[in-house]
Amino acid sequence: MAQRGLLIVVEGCDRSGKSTQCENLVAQLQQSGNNAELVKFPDRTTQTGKMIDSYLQQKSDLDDHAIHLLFSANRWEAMKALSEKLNSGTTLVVDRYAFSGVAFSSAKGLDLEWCRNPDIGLLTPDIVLFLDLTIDEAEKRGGFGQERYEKRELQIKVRDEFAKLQDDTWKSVQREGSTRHLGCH
Ligand code: 2DT
Ligand code: MG
Repeated sequence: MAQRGLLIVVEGCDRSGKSTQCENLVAQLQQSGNNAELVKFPDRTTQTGKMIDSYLQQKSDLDDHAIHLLFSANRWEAMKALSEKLNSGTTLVVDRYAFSGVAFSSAKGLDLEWCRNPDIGLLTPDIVLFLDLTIDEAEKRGGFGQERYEKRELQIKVRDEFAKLQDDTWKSVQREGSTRHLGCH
């Protein structure tokens, strides 16, 4: 039987370079002879993903709890396929996961423990790489985009919420201009 692949999650605020670093990591892993694939949440291509996309683009409105549960459902529906890939030896590099779910919804004011519940039982990451960047630096990188959460005040709160979620599986990667301590903007 193939050796199980690793579940590597990459988290961070907007503009922290997650997507670029995820692509680099997948390419590096492949070049060194590993099976590796990129996974991104939210997956905007599925039915739940289309509702999420419309919400993020501010084309539709949803209750904060309802959208939180949709983000979670968007992960749950992918678990079987991802589990099979890991079991067949493919390493998965995941651009955002349940930590983003909790950080964004709790930054909006929902109870942190309530936010954690729907994701309990998802595949557990082997490592979480947190790309840390101050919000000032993030803004210098060309500013935030037009989507619902791409606003300075919310991003500051999200970074503080991420700091509450760190545990032993996290490795914080200091990006240019960030301090060593989370929670400083
Ligand atoms: P991208 O810009 O990376 O496509 O993310 N989000 C993401 C949540 O609020 N909850 C979640 O569970 C996830 C995975 C973060 C789109 C936005 O969606 C937010 C930014
Ligand atoms: Mg975005």
